[in-house]
Amino acid sequence: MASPKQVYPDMPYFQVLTKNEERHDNNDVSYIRYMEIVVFGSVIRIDRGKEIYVSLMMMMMMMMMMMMMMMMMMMVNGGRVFPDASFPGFDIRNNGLNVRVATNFSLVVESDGKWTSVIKIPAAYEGKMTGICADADGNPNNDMTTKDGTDVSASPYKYDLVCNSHQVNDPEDEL
Ligand SMILES: [Ca+2]
Repeated sequence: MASPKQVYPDMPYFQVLTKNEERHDNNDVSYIRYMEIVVFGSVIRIDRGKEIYVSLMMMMMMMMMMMMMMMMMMMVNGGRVFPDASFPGFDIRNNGLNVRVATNFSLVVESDGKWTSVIKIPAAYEGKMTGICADADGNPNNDMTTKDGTDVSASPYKYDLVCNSHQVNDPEDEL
């Protein structure tokens, strides 16, 4: 969906990814199965129903183990709502409607776990972005561009071309 075009100095690198699926034999619409935010060496997955999974760097693993166990216990007890949690560099909040992941450099990703996701990019990243959310340079006229920079705005298949160019292979699909 969105990531900086390259690694810029003094700007944390991140990726916002979505895993799509078809539902109800409807091939025309792809639904989001889950979103993943890759930042600070962690992968934050917002699954359907707003269930959250956080993978962390090995170093932090130990530290988080206790917290994770507590969270798992809460899920086992029937609480699907993930409690608010703070991690090094980012916070996860659930206001009941949306899960909101906010980093300390003002990247915000919100999801209702069903239909709607919002990605807010820090101002410093304007024009430095790539992905199907485009370059965030304030100019919508140059957004119909594939990953390699080809302008496909005149093509009747422009949406497919842009989306397919940003497709990421998921190692989980090969299992
Ligand atoms: Ca643009």
